[in-house]
Order: sequence, then C-alpha cells, then structure tokens
Amino acid sequence: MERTLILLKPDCVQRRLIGQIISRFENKALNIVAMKLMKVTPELSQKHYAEHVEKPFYPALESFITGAPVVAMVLEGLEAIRVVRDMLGKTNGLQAAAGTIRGDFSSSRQMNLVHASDGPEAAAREINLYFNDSELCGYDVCLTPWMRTNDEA
Ligand code: FUP
Repeated sequence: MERTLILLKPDCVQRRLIGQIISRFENKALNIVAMKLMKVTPELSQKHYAEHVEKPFYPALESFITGAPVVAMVLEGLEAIRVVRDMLGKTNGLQAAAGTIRGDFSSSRQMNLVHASDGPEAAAREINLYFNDSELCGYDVCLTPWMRTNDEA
C-alpha cells in the first residue's frame, strides 16, 4: 500500500469542485486517511515548493496557493502515487488528456486544480509537512473485497 499527499488547490475550492474531485478518488477505490481545509502560509508554500522557490514563476505560484483555502488529503491505495498522478494528467491543463482531472476541468498551467506527490520520497516529505501522525486515520474499508482480490493487496 502507498500513501500520497493531495492538495485540492484554491482554484478547486473557489470553483466548488471539491466534491467532484473527491468522488473521482473514491470511485477509484483510493482510501482517504486524512483530510482538512486549511490556508497555506507563505512559509509552508516555500517548504512545499522548495525546488521551485528560485524560479521566476514562484512569486505568482505562492500568491495563488496562499490566496484561498486548500483541502489537504492523504490518499492510500495500491500504487497510489502513480495512479493519482495518472488521474491528474499533465501539469498544464491545456496539455492534459481528456478524461484526466486537469484535462476535463483545467485550461491553465498554474490553476491546475490538484497537487499530488510525484514519488515516494516526495510523498513522505509532503505528508509530514501537512499532517502529524495523530491525524492519519488508517482503517479497513468494508467494500475492499468487492474492489480487488486478496492476492492483489
Ligand atoms: P506538478 O508536479 O504537476 O505539480 O508540476 P511542477 O512540480 O512542475 O510544478 C509545480 C506547480 O507550479 C504546478 F502546479 C504548476 C506551477 N507552475 C507554474 O505556475 N508555472 C510554471 O511555469 C511551471 C509550473
């Protein structure tokens, strides 16, 4: 099982798309193990986007991500990191394939609705940035036997 950090970004919250996006993750049998509505501070943005802080687009990115609340979530599932990245599509909504979240809802490079960790190291680092251990609520989902077979777990 893998865990990955998801942010429903300010554009997602402002456009009232929270429910539709979470439904996609639930439909895919990904398990929500943590979730909260929160404001990203400039300090948290600088930690989250540490690899981009020196880039020319960073000030606009920080202004965007701190501009309205986000929904931070941890999703759990088999190959969850790759599966969620595939569900999002390419970073730029104009290039994301139809059927992906960004392909269906975004026409922007910056306002691409959802962040998801891009690998196991990033997932561990980002989950730790947004949640403490006591906020992670692992549990057995009663539908799992009807979502996949035992030998797939
Ligand atoms: P992703 O892994 O899909 O989140 O994309 P990146 O790590 O490449 O970029 C992080 C965020 O910066 C993306 F959500 C989009 C944003 N971005 C810009 O706003 N302008 C750019 O020129 C490149 C990225």
